[in-house]
Amino acid sequence: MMGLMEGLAQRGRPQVMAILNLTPDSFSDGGKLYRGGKVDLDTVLFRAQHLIEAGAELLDVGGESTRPGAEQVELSVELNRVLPVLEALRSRFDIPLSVDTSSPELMTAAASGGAAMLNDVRALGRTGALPAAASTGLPICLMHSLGEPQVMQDRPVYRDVVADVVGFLRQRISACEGAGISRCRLVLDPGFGFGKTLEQNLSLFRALPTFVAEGLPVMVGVSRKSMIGAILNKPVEQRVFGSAALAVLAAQAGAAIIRVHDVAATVDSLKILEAVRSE
Ligand code: 9MG
Repeated sequence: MMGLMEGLAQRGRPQVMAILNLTPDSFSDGGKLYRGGKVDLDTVLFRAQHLIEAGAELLDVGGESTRPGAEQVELSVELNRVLPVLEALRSRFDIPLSVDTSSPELMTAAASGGAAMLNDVRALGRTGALPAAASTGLPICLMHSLGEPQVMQDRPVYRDVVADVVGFLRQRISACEGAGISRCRLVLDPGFGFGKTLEQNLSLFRALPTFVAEGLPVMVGVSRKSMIGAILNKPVEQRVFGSAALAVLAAQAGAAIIRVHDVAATVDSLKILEAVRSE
């Protein structure tokens, strides 16, 4: 079977990664998979089935909210949220599972539990994350963030946002290579909304071809984010069309993975783009 990274390299259109937030407090869907104050496995499986039927090609499972202002979660809480769900999803569905975590302990446990990819919004910056991720052999998404979620939106300042984010990602690629993680396992992500103003997010979005030119697959996560709210002046539940529009633009710019909440809207939008592009 073709591996995840070969699949990304060979396709002309991006993969749709569906978000499965196991947190009580994520910005748009926090607590939706909870019953009686705990993650509810039946609810998670029902939601996963729905996302897969809608056309998701990857599921991203996360147990720590990284919305602006979110507090760091205790490791035991994160492990207890994610690992049982990973096991349940693995035994029920064939879809590749990505685990959204910065915790070295969860990275290794997720790999043993059948994860196909790691997604780290701290780009393996936590102590122990580089060797842990290296030991898993899994593909890894390195995302840029300006500091921790509690403070990242306080007053983000860059010398040149595109050059700074590209420079950061290049440094993280070198750190990965130094830790024995080869480039062919890496995916890059500019980190929309992670310590960026609307103007900075837009500059990064316009520069997506620059990120793609780094020669690694690029992930884009803009779904329902505040940049869409700011442009449209709409609350989070009314950002589906804005999210789909940005997904199409990201695909046109060469993104390899689009991380979304609204799978059906994204898949339809991308199919339209594909039909228009193919002759
Ligand atoms: C976990 N998470 C939330 N937003 C994200 C984004 O834009 N990219 C990636 N890779 N992960 C994200």
